[in-house]
Amino acid sequence: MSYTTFKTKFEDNIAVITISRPEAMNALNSLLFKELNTYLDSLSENSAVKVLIITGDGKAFIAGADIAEMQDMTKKEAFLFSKTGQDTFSRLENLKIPVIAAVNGYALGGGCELALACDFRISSNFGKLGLPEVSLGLVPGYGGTQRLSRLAGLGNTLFLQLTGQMIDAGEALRMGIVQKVVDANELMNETLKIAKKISQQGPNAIIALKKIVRNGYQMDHNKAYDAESEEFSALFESDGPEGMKAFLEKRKPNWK
Ligand code: CO8
Repeated sequence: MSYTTFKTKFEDNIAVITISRPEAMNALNSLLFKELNTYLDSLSENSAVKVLIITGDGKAFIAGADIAEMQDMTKKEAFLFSKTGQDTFSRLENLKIPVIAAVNGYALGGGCELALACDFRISSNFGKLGLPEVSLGLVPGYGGTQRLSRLAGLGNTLFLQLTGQMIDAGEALRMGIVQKVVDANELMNETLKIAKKISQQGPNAIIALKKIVRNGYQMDHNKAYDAESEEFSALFESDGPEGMKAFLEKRKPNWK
């Protein structure tokens, strides 16, 4: 199936979405959310996909929500638009497989919020991140007020969101918002290399790992430790035996 707001690719168990609305710096509009949800439906039925990468076409990753679409919204419509974005980004965050943002350029407002909903972010040296909503008389509305503080702390969150200041990839790395910065020409190669490394690990272990880290973050410590033991022990009936046997036999595991 083809989409009008992004391109898709699937190779070596890795799916790539390239957001592509060049007329609006890849801004997020209602159609894009609709198409993205359709794509996520198809992804959850495809067990061959082990990692999802999201990137943008041209000089923007995503320059935010579509301001032209938002400007005439009523309060009720704006509430629904915010909820649609929140629900879509929560779906991304809760996908069983890891999701990586490959930040190729401007990741602003809702675009930065989408990147924050991914499991981690690799940025090109041209990456520029920011939450400039206050300059439009708005606040982030796709979960960014909450996700950023969990990732980068309250001080960095309030500094970035109160000033609306854009930061470069190096500064985002220092704040812990992106995990790696690479040369622009190498962004997709590097991100694919990382995705491939993940896709070669025990598939059930990867799913369990994401689940326990993400869910455990919201739990009381002792409950999270119990959940960790559950996930750990369950792997002794899936990937664990083959992984450990392969190590001892000095060969690559043959995951089922
Ligand atoms: N929405 C719609 N159109 C956009 C957007 C956007 N977010 N960003 C850029 N465009 C359009 C421009 O209007 C321009 O269109 P045209 O060619 O027709 O004039 C085209 O893209 C190219 O943009 P520029 O000429 O501005 O390109 P520059 O290279 O000079 O600048 C920037 C690039 C810095 C990215 C600049 O375009 C910019 O600042 N964009 C807006 C960034 C922004 O404010 N983002 C936050 C939006 S608000 C938001 O995301 C809220 C999320 C929560 C919503 C909750 C629901 C209610």
